[in-house]
Amino acid sequence: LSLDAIDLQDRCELSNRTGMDSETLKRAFLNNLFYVQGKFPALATTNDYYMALAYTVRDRLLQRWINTAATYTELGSRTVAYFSAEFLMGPHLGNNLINLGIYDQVEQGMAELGLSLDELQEEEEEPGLGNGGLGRLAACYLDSLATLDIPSLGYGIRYEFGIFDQDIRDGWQVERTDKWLSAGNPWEIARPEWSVEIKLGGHTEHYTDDHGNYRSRWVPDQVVKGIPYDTPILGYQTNTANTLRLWTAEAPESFDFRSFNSGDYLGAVYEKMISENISKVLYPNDDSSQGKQLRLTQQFFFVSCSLQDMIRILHGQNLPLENFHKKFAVQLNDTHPAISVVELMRLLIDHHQMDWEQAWTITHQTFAYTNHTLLPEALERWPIELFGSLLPRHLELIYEINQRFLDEVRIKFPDDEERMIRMSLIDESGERYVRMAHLACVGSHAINGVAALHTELLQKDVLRDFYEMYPHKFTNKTNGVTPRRFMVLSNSQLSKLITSKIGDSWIKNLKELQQLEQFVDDAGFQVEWRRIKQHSKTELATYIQNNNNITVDPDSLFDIQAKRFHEYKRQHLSLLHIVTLYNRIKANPDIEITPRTFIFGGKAAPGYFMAKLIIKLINSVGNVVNRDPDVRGRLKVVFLKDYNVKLAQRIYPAADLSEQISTAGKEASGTGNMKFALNGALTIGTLDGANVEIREEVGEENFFLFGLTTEEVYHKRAHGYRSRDYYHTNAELKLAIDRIASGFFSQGDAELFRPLVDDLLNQDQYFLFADYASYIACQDQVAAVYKDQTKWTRMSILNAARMGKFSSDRSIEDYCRDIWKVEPVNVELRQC
Ligand code: F58
Repeated sequence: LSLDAIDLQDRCELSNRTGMDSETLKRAFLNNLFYVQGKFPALATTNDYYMALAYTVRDRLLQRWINTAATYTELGSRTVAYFSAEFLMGPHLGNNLINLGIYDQVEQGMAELGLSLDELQEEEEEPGLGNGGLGRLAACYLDSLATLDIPSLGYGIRYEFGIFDQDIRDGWQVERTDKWLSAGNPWEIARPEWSVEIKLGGHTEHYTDDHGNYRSRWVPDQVVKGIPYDTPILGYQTNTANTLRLWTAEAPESFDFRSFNSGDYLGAVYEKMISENISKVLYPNDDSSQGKQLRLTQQFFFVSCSLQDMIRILHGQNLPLENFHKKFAVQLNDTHPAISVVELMRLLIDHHQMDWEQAWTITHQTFAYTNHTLLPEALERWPIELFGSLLPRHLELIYEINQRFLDEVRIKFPDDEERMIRMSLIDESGERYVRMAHLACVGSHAINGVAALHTELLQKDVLRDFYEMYPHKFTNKTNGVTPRRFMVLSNSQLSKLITSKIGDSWIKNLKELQQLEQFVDDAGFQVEWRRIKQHSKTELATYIQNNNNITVDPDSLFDIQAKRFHEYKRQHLSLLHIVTLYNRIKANPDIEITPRTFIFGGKAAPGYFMAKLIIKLINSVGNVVNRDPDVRGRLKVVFLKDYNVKLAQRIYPAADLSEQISTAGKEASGTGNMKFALNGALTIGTLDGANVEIREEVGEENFFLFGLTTEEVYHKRAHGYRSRDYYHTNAELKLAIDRIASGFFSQGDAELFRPLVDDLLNQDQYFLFADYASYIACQDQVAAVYKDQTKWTRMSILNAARMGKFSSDRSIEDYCRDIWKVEPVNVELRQC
């Protein structure tokens, strides 16, 4: 088809689909309402308006998207493929408006039509295709990759149901399925023409090929189809729009009913249902591995789809398969996609007849592995039986990879049988398992942790043998967050204040925030800074009033912990602080106390009893404290239900104090800590994860540090930690625990919180009691500083000003330079 017949300019203008001025946008919006939603305004719902606006924005994206794809194809650009089982994108509309640079025009245009852009944004169901930090990191990285003009693809799974919606009933978490697709998704385009087939189960057969080589072939007993759905990922103020490609599982046509001549209609429908289960639901576990067959199937499904898709792209650009690792750099977001090491080997050897050595060179030059956890229960391993029944050919290949790998180990460390046993890809200490982290380490040319301390601990502890074997593979890549979503979009007032002082280039170069330091003692600037924080707190207070029916005072210190619920993150340490303050008031109602609002948000894994009990305890303590007349409103405890990206965007701007209080050595990095500080919150935290680096950047005088160090924790554990000793020697701790144990917060029911209390008294795996005194002393200091608002504001400004390092742009630049070896590609707009 020749498009030249139509003048380029005409095509752009006729369609009204590219113009960015307010009038054109309004016209396009009304057009879409009519032609896409099929409504005229009198009958249109808020969702119709949202959809019409989303399509208006999508048209502007499409122009950039198509030109980006055309440019990469023509240039055959080296491309990053980010493999992740999770992408926690958050709502697209606002972010796309920011990145297109038309937020204000659209807001004004909508207002002229009598519509509120805020309300339309609220209408969007966010794609919650992730659990927490790991999935959100993937989303920040896609934003930065596009903003930095790096050719890239995100590959993952299009779960029909994302992370569950959280309800609170009688103080307990209740899960509801997340039907995010029910109103349609205007941001994606299905590409059925690029579907691929995936094999599962069955057995292998051995044969000798025409050249006399001994070969293996996989005879599966199930085939499913993967259908790609593409979402454009636009960078900030650039033409680059990369692709997030998520796979949906379907039954292949060959399972068509007609081919079932036996007339087994129900059987055929059953097969179809089983196939579609693969992409049905996101596993809602944060930091623990479950070992379920469906989970391994999901992992293999998206990895195989993606690798086949990449081979298709390579062939489409007339590049030979031998160049796979030159065309693509694949990042494995934790071990969830680690099976790709074996799948690429299989595709190269079995499908493309490559010899082992060449296939292995290509494979390990292709992959790099990011580790996100030190928790032993989160390290993935698959029982051999389960693995072999689903992926029989892959198990054979793993044995072969392992044999060759152990030969290398033997050469480097002769006569060290123990080391071989520790490093083997197969755990043979009891029931046999495939160790996915070992596979990822062996099959990758680079291995990284996500914060300096985390990488150090990987090298010293969790992956020590691999560090000794391959020291050159290890690097640190400290996490980062995107300032577009977590400042410009979610805190527009603060962003505009900053821009009025130092210009707007900080948005793409976050280090420039440092220039704010010159205004740190400027009284006028301080007043503005405080006014904006106060404004955000007032807005959150309104949200709390509407959703929780609790009145909170925007002048009180907003002390916030928002993250997944896990014992190592120690939400219950903050609870012990709340109960302690409450006890002080009960002992002396006239005690001088800094008014505080404690705000919690976060989901617990549905099967994680202790985490759910902690949520219940927060709500129970809140019910007592919030109503006790002696408290006189000086303490409030709020649990915000259904913490997600949307809610996070309301929370960060409103925080005075950010709680980052995990047991040292447990939180790989944390990224919420960065978003809070960027928005001017001060941190109370341990020397864990990225806290260490945040404190280094902002200065120790601007950070509230408490608690044991990682080494002290190790030492205590090694020498028999007894939490009960702390209970007996610290009167305030004893009183707090006794109050909870007595049933004071549970209407006299002394059984309800017993599992929690008993665990703390007898185990206390996460050292709450050991850190309690230091935490309380530190919180007392926080309260004292908050009374001096000038000092607090100064610290707040310095925190934000010194957060430049924690932009995901910096992280991505580090990956590009040290691991991916990939360069930016400039995209020009040529076609409409
Ligand atoms: C998180 N991991 C780390 N895992 O806990 C956090 O410290 C870090 O900042 C973040 O990654 C980004 O590097 C995490 O979120 C998961 O959610 C997995 C989901 C799948 C099952 C195992 C846990």
